This record gives sequence, structure tokens and C-alpha cells, in this order.
Amino acid sequence: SECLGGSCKKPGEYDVEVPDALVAVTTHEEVNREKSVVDYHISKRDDNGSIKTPATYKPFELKRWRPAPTVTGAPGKPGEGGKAVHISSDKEALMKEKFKINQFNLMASDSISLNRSLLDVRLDGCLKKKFPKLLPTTSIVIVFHNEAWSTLLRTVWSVINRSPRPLLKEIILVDDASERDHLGYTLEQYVKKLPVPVYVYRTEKRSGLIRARLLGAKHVTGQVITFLDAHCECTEGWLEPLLSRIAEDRKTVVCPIIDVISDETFEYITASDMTWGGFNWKLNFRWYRVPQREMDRRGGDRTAPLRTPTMAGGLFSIDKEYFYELGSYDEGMDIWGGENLEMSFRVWQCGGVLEIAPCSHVGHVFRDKSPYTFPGGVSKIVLHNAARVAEVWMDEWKDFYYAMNPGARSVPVGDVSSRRELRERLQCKSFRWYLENIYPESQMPLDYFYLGDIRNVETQSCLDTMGRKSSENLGMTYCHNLGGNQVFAYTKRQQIMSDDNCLDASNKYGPVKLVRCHGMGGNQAWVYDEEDKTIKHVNTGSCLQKPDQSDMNLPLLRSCNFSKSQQWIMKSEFKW
Ligand code: LR7
Ligand code: MN
Repeated sequence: SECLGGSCKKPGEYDVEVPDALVAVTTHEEVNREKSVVDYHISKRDDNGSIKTPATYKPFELKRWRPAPTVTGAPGKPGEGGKAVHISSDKEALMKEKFKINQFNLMASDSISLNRSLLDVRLDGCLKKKFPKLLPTTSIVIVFHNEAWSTLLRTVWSVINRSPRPLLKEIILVDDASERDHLGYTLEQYVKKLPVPVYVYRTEKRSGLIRARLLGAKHVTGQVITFLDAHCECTEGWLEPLLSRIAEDRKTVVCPIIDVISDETFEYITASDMTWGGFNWKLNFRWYRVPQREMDRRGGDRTAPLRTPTMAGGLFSIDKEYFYELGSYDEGMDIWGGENLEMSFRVWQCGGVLEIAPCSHVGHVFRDKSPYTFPGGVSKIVLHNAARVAEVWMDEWKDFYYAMNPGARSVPVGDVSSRRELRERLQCKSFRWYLENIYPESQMPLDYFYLGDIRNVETQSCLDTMGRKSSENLGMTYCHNLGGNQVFAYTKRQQIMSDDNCLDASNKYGPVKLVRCHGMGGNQAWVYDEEDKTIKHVNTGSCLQKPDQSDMNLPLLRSCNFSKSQQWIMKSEFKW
């Protein structure tokens, strides 16, 4: 496999044992130094690179204080070096049973050292990078509900082992009303013996990750808050790139590259550095390929910070004061979801910068399903949170969200007035500004004539994506008036889009396919004539026509004949 890091060590080559008393990492010298540090001013730069108002950080000189040996796990144990763990087949039944507890392979995780070693996955250029000498301190906030012991503590150990000690103020664990014995007294006793201050706070009742993070943030004494999920592993050098961006500009919110820890084998798999965060009409967070435009802005340097339209949400650093200035989180959001887009939009629209630091890599166990309960129902909670994002930040583009999510209108959003006031108070920019300047590649069209269903005059059926993926055929079925798969936008750029796909035809007799929108016209340009109600394909001059007997769900592309079978109505009456 490709060797991405500068030093491509293999697990066998690690020879430093886990020291029993890691306490030794914090020397007296360091403790004294920590006490003697006085407030220090770092100048921050404005957009043009010139120096502006100083921010007050209490930074440390990094170079001298880096703990010498990287703690490198327990040689001989499974999973060292980030390798996959395979459970022997005689234990398969138990393994599958245990998988259900957390929706990942708990047996594999439990067999791996809490201190396991990982490869240095950084690009060569990262190793040569010079970071500012003076960096702010950070507190790590990790919230969890019913997390497994091994994943939670491996997260904690990876922070301890791979963060320069002076930068690490403390680790704050927030237990969101878990119902697991090991997360009670056992955890409290365990963390007391750790070589850095680790505190456990507990929510009184199940609060959801957003309010749990707010509780954690309240107790932060470091200058920067770094949030992590409870099933992560930080790699060598993960912290400095995050903190250094904040030192340069305190309004920068920085994410690491989020690598994949396999939910099946716990293998550490490096993620692409060419990926950034976007979102779709449903307001799901999505990874997309970084456009050339952003590569060019970075001068082709793959180690340079990447400006991302949105973040995944779980792993990022933010200046503590800026976190509050910017409105922390929306307390009206429950359990899970939405807060990541909310913060992304808020950062950009209200004058901040959201970045991925490609020299910082943190692994995360990605799961197919959520392991815990959503009191009140998953869809209700997720739709509620997303609706709050749409109502506060998205202006008229909230229509896409409501059109795409049948049922969203019937979920109460609650009171969003204080969040709207926040937007007002911070004089945040419009969603149009965001789409134009930060995310022009978004599948939210900037200008469009129509959003709704497209109905054939003769059959009274509607175009329907049938939930199909890119490069599959467009479908058609009876109109259900619920939106979702029957919602299309007809844009000023002559596209007919559904989320990130566009109607596309490469032949005058079709078929009409759903293809990723490319925004270049060509096979994706259509003209709707309001007079004769035809939908004409610009390149071929053919007209969209109702399906024939052979396949009632397949709309056709045929020579225009002005019959009713080629007439379409764009005028929807949704029963939201
Ligand atoms: O009620 C809850 N209380 C909690 O404390 C529900 C969850 N949690 C904890 C949970 O134990 C975990 O530590 O919150 C953390 C995140 O929950 P996950 O791991 O179930 O979330 P996720 O990884 O599936 O989802 C991503 O999107 C979420 C939207 O609300 C959060 O922002 C997560 O932090 C986020 N995770 C990441 O960004 C990691 C990369 C995943 C991607 C893409
Ligand atoms: Mn997670």
C-alpha cells in the first residue's frame, strides 16, 4: 500500500515499550514553567496577511517541551501500527453478539492495547512544516453516551500520548446519562491515575451531544476547546496544526483530516486529503471532492489548510472565547445531528473561517447505525434539529430542505428567536453570500425558476428519481404530493436538478438519466416552454415524453410533436 507518512514504520519496528508511569512525561521543570508563564500577546493577521489586533494567549514554547519518545503501544498485541484485527472463527457468534452493543466490533477493540501504536500518516511536507513557536493551550472535550471502555480510553490515551504535554491543559469527559457500570465509579477512579488532569462531568438526564458539549465547554480552562468523539485515535503531530491556525487567527475553526477506523477490524485507514465537507438538500452532511478552485487557492500545496464549506462536526478546535462570541451551540437541539451544519454556516456567515488542517490526522470509528436510543424517535429529532438550521441560517433555501424531507413541516422547530437574534447581533451575512462565496459548488442552485414536482398533462403522473443513484435512469410514477423523490428544481442555468443530480441525456432518443450536475450545460441543459408546456433538451432538440406501455415508469425523449404526452406542468400543491 502507498506509504503516505514520512517515516513509514511498520508495527514490528516500534521498540519503545509503554512506560508504566507515564507521569514521568510531565517533568518538574514543565510544571514550574507552566506557573511562571505570563500573558503573551500573539499578533493575528487579517485577510490581507497584515498584522491586526493582538489576541491574548498564554502560549508555551513548543520545541523544548515535546515529550521525547512517542508511546508506541504494546508490541505483539493485536492491532499495533493501526493494523486490522481478525477474530478467530470459533468466536464469531460471540463477536456478532457483541457487535450490537456499540455497532462496532467490540471484541476486536477490546483486544487492542489502549496505547496502541499508529503509523505516522502525514505527508512528507508536514514533517518539514514550521509551526509558530508559541501556541495556545487546549482542553479536550469528549462527550459520550454508553461508550465502550476500550474505545473511550483509547481515545484518551491517544490524546495523552500524542499531544505535547504543555499544550494539553486537561481532558474533560462528559457522560451523557450513560447506563454502563464501567462509566461510573470505575472510570472516575481510573482517570485519577492518568498523567494529565482528566475530569468527568455528568449530565443529570440524557441531554444529547449538543448540550453535553455545552456542559463540557463550561469547565474548560484551556485557551482553545478541542472536541473529539469518544471513539477516536489521534496520530502523531495531530494537535500542533490545529492550534497553530488558531494562533494565527483566532476566528479560525479547524478540523483534522478524519481518518477511518474500521468498525469491523479497527484497522486505521487514511482518508483522502482531497475531500471536504458539503451537504445535500436533505441537510445531510456529505464528503465531496475538493474542487480545483480550492486546490489553486492553496497553490497546489496539499499540506496547506483547506477551506471547507462544512465540517463533520465531531472533531475540531476553536478558541474558547470565540466559541462563546459566536454563539456556542443551539441549546434547542436534541441528541444528535444538525449542529455540525449549524456551526459551519454560522462560522462562515458570521465572519469566521472553517478549515481542515491536512497535517492533522485523527481516526474515528465510522458506524453504519447508531447504537443508542433517540428518545422521541430518530427522524423527529433529526428533522427538528435540521429545521432549526434551515430556519435560522438558510433564508429562502430552507425550501429545499422542506421539499426534500416529507414530514419535516409537521415537526415543531421550537423557539428559534434567540438564534435569529444572534444572527442579527453578529451581523452575519446571508445564505446567498455563503453559496456565492464559500460554496459555489453546492447543489443548492443560486437562482432557480421553480422548485416542486413535474407532472405530465396526459397521465397526471410525476417525474420521480425513485431514490436512484447517479447515472441511473430517471423514473416516473403517480404523483404523491409529498416532495422527496418528486422534487425538482428548474434553474437559471437550465438544469433540472434533484439534489446533486441533474437530468441528463446523451442521445436524442434518451434515455434520460440522473447524472451528477456539472453546471456546464451540455447534456444537462433543458428549456421549459410555459406556453406549449414542453421540456426540450437543448442539445438534441428532443422533447421529454410520458412513458409508453412497455415500461410505465420510464419517461422518454422523443422528437417534439406537441401532443399532450409531451406537456408538463411545473406547479405543485404539496400537502406538507
Ligand atoms: O445523546 C447522545 N449523547 C452523546 O453524548 C448522543 C451521542 N453522544 C456522543 C456519542 O457517544 C459520541 O461520542 O456524541 C458523540 C457523537 O455521536 P456519534 O458518534 O453517534 O456521532 P457520529 O460520529 O455518527 O456523527 C457525526 O455527526 C454528529 C452530528 O450530531 C456529531 O457532530 C458527531 O460528533 C459527528 N462525528 C464526527 O464528526 C466524526 C466523523 C463522522 C463523520 C462524517
Ligand atoms: Mn462518532
